[in-house]
Amino acid sequence: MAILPIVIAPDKRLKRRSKAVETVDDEIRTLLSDMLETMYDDDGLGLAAIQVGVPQRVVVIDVHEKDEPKAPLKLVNPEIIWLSSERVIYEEGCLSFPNIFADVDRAAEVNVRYLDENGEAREIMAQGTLAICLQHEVDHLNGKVLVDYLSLVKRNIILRKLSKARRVQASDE
Ligand code: GNR
Ligand code: NI
Repeated sequence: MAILPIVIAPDKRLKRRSKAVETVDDEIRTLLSDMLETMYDDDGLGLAAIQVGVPQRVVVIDVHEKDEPKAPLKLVNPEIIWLSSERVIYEEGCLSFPNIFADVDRAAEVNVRYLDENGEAREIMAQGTLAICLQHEVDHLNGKVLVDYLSLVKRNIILRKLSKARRVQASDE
């Protein structure tokens, strides 16, 4: 197991469309475990492989409550096969956008088809935070990030702020 470095915006890799996994092998299983460890280490609810620089359609999620046991989900090639017409607005964060929060309007419920870590096809019906996270992670696989839901003006303010934070950090080192 290993904690992997997270790609922080602005970074072109976050705009890439990730490639479908052809076979769920040991390499993918190791990636899934390392991604889970990285996500827990950073207190995230989800993580897409491109956030650790790997452009493959691999996602981990865990939306368990603090006082409840861990509930890790490992998803390969996830596909949203149904979206409810009911919508919800939720204030989202992203590990690739530290200290940035944005209201995003999404479907309240989704049905997602994916392969598990053994390559078996599965489906999950989700609502609440899980439904939101699934949509957020599938967006990452398609090169879409939360600031893409904001106006150009707001998006540029955030991206400039993150570039500046990176420059300040680089000059501190
Ligand atoms: O940790 C995360 N929290 C979160 C909060 C609201 C909606 C989505 C998320 S996912 C995010 C982790 C992340 O960046 N996943 O890609
Ligand atoms: Ni994210």
